[in-house]
Amino acid sequence: MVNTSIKTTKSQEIFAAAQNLMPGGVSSPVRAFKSVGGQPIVFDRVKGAYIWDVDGNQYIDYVGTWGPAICGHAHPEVIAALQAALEKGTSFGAPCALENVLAEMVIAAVPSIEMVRFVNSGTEACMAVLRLIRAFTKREKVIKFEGCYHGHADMFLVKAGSGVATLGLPDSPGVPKSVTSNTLTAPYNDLSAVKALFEANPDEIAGVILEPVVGNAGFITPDTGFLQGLRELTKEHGALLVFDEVMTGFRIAYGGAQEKFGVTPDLTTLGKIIGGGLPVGAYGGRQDIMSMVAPAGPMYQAGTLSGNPLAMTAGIKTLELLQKPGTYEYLDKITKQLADGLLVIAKETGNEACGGQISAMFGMFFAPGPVHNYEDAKKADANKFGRFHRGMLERGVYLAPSQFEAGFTSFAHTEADIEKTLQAAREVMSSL
Ligand code: KE4
Repeated sequence: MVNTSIKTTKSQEIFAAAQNLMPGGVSSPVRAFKSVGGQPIVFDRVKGAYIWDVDGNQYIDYVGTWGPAICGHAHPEVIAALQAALEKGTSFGAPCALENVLAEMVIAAVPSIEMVRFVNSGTEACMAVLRLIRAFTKREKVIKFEGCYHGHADMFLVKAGSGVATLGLPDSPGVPKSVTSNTLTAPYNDLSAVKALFEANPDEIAGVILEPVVGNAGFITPDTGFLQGLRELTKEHGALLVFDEVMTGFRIAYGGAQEKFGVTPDLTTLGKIIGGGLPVGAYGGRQDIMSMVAPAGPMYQAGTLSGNPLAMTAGIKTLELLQKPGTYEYLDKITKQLADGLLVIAKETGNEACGGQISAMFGMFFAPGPVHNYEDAKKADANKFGRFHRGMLERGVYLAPSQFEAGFTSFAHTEADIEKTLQAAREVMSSL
């Protein structure tokens, strides 16, 4: 099915050609629109809260390149800083002062981080932090939660979220059982299941890793006491607590979900926003743990482009912009207007829906709800979500192309953009 009411000739041509060049015509699976149907639009340029596709159609963007564009796409101050940095080269492969600057900002912002290592993606950060917790505890098992996504490293592709959930991939082929046998899973928000895993695997569990607010099974918030309960259980059993804040870091609050909920893990992974749109990931935490990382310690992890001056520059400028007073209050206000508005419209148009928002992250399921975990999320009407997604796209609103993703706002979004989005939602939901 192709967009009926907007011209997408060039998108179709380019995407058709891409099919013969790259698997599925994309560089990352979720972009292929498999779960929402139809063909993806091909982007030409982005600015602020908007996208223009190669056919000249404009959209209000609620994906924000999956999170990094919290200041709006191509923010003039980020672009200017990058232009200046470019004059000095693109990559050094050697220490540079910019790494110190971004490291100091991250350490100052994130409660759990006393020392940090930069990498090039969230996947790398999560891979490295898993190796680190195993090295530090000398244990091999790890607990993750169904529907949570921590990048595509082998040991995490067990009941993962995001594109794995979107495509209904079981544990991906190519992942050896020997690798996933040490990955234990529990339903999100289920402390008793975690307690049972610890009791069944005494002194074997290196740590627990989770999205403190889930964005990869759709938007799912932690039940009251869940995060604190995990903090206590991990301490009790000599295991480490890892918050994967690749998505929530600097989005839920400047100090991430750990600041918002007042629960401090032992280690944190970051990505997306700290790169300001360039490839960056990071992991960090207690100094006694991080000092195990080579060359300070024996745990090996490396990367050609880690800490490169362009990515550091974009991250530094982005965090500087986020420090402006009132930023998070504004993000919370407009995102609440959007999320609440969508639920009111769903109710008024006879569509069962649930969802909500925290700061600049939101989500909605076509389900009566509440959605506490991945099993609940899978009960949502994904086909209806696909029709909703297509209808919104045809009205100039670009939502994440999967029920198993979250939505993101930026401080470039205006109240007029929110109103226009809600108007489109009313039209579409009236015809679902
Ligand atoms: P990357 O390797 O994609 O930079 O980060 C992996 C990752 C780790 N942890 C969390 C909580 C994440 O959300 C992600 C990546 N998020 C997806 C969107 N749900 C990236 C989009 C994509 O895969 O194309």
